[in-house]
Amino acid sequence: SAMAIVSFRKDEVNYERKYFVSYPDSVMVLKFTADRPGMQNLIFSYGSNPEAIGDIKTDGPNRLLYTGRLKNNQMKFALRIQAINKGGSLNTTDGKFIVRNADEVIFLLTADTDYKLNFNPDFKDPKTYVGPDPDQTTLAMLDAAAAKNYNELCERHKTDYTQLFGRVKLQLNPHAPMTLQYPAVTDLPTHQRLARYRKGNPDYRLEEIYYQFGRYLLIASSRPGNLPANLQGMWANGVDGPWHVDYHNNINIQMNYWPACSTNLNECVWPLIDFIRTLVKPGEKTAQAYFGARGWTASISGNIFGFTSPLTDENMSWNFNPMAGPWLATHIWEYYDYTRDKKFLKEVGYDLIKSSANFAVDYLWHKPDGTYTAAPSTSPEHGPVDQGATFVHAVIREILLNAIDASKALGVDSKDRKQWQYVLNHLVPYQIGRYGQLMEWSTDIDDPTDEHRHVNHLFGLHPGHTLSPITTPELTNAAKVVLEHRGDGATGWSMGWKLNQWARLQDGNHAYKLFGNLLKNGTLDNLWDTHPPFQIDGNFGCSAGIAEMFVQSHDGAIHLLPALPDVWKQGTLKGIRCRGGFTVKEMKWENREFQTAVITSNIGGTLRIRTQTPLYLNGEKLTPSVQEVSDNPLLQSQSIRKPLIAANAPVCIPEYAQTYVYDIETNAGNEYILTARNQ
Ligand code: FUC
Repeated sequence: SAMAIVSFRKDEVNYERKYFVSYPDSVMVLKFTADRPGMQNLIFSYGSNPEAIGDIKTDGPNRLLYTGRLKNNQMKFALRIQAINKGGSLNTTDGKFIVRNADEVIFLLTADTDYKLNFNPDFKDPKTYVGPDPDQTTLAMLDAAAAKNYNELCERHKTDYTQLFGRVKLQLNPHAPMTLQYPAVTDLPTHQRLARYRKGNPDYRLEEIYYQFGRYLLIASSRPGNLPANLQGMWANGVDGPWHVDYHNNINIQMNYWPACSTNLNECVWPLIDFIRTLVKPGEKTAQAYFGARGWTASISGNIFGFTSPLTDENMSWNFNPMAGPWLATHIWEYYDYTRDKKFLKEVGYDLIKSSANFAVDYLWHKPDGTYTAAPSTSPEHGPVDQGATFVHAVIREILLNAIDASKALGVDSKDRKQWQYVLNHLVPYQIGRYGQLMEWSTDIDDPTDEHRHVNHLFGLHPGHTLSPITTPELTNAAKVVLEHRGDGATGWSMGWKLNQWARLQDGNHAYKLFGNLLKNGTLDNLWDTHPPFQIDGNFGCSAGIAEMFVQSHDGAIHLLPALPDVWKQGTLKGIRCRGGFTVKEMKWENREFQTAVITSNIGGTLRIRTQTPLYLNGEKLTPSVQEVSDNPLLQSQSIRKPLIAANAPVCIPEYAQTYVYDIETNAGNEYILTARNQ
């Protein structure tokens, strides 16, 4: 219900306090009740903020207004609160509410700043990011909320929230004898359950909750028209905080959005898209000034005022990351790939992707031998400065592939497409080093004992899609060596990343190990991820990774149960979205084996399914398809081994699980029932 409820008993009276924040009504609602009349005796005040110059004053008979400016950037803010009491008295003096002997009190709280998203900032105008006066906007919001009664506000909030949250359901081992073994486990407070889990007691419900909590946090912190989730999501209780509560573009903001599309929260990506749009104009200046390049870029950290330039006062080997821009731009393609919303691609997405690909092309060094390499380049936050860091090439591969696919989808820019393809074909290839590892830099200097938290060079494995057990088995084995070297520990978000990467390696048990490590060693008692300190990206990374254990769709097929760990023997999952415009409406497995899935085709087209089990469609045995992933341009450019798929035979790649691949022609709006047996 996205509602916080506190209840307590004092002097024989049962008190209850309910809190929620409503997106449709832009209001926070607090309701204080008791099971006896006249028990609400409260003083409500709003402590002023030392980092602001502001004023709290009485605003009419039942309202307070706190308004002012932040000291550091002069941003204007306003906070308006209304108290509504039943019975007793309400006194509003000196910036305080004093409630005496009321039966019930409801507080409505609205807040806003004068910040304005600006996709086309005028660099000479100091007010370019200044919008409507929050004194006015909060007044309008509060008047509108106050015109509705509590039940109406509550219903509107619940409807809004549940239509997003309710799209996905996960049940793990629903019949496991948990309740018998631990009669009251689901009644325990979260921190006690976590303590039990840390000692090695299984708690599948807690695992489900952690997965869904990531979705809850995204719904709560990233809704259309607002700013994207920052390093603390939005739960920073001060003007400043760790890393200035900023947008870190080296992985953190990107990780915040990993679960968005797959866990059926496409709308939650819009704030990220808007944020990216604010970076483009300033990012064009940065691209031109620092690199003489077309297009736009960003750097290690960004803000909502278009900051895109590299940091200059620190050591370049960790802070130089002009690929932050292209990495962000891959999220635009990702959003399109899930939704297949052509209008969005045409009107908003394509230009962002195209200009980012052009930046990547211009940034590369066209060497005398005809190859393209990134010089200078770094593996973010992990030195040294190199002539061809693997991460940079991997991001460039991704954005070029995105630009090629996007231009094909719209039927535009065939000339540019040829250039992107040419550069892609001539990019310095991935290299395997002396330990069998995927090399992080252009020379074989990797240290197998280095457990650095950033696994940048595996970008192509995850979040990218140029490495996969199916399309590039040798390179993927080399990626596995890297993960083995890096170990299973590290900061919260790093474990979240490695969880996704192990899932992409189709190693469910290892992915589960990372999940366990994150819950045991990288999670605070309220289930927030900790770096330490609290940093929200790990929550999102982990929810995304869990989805990857059940369904993957990055390498040309929808792979059902690619990385199921031994412990999750039985389960059901509903509502996972896949690239290409499909939804796994529901899926069921038993004894670790796929049983059934219902797939909805949202826009029609070929549904390519991969499983470890031969499949029936609507009761008819399916024939495996002849060749997989024939249209991955990298297959030509990288001389990567093509998957071994013979007609009418299961795919079998020795290093990885045996899989079957089927192509099913679908119609928009139809459902396709796949079963492991002739049912
Ligand atoms: C990146 C990470 C750090 C931290 C910071 C906010 O720079 O390398 O570990 O998470 O972002």
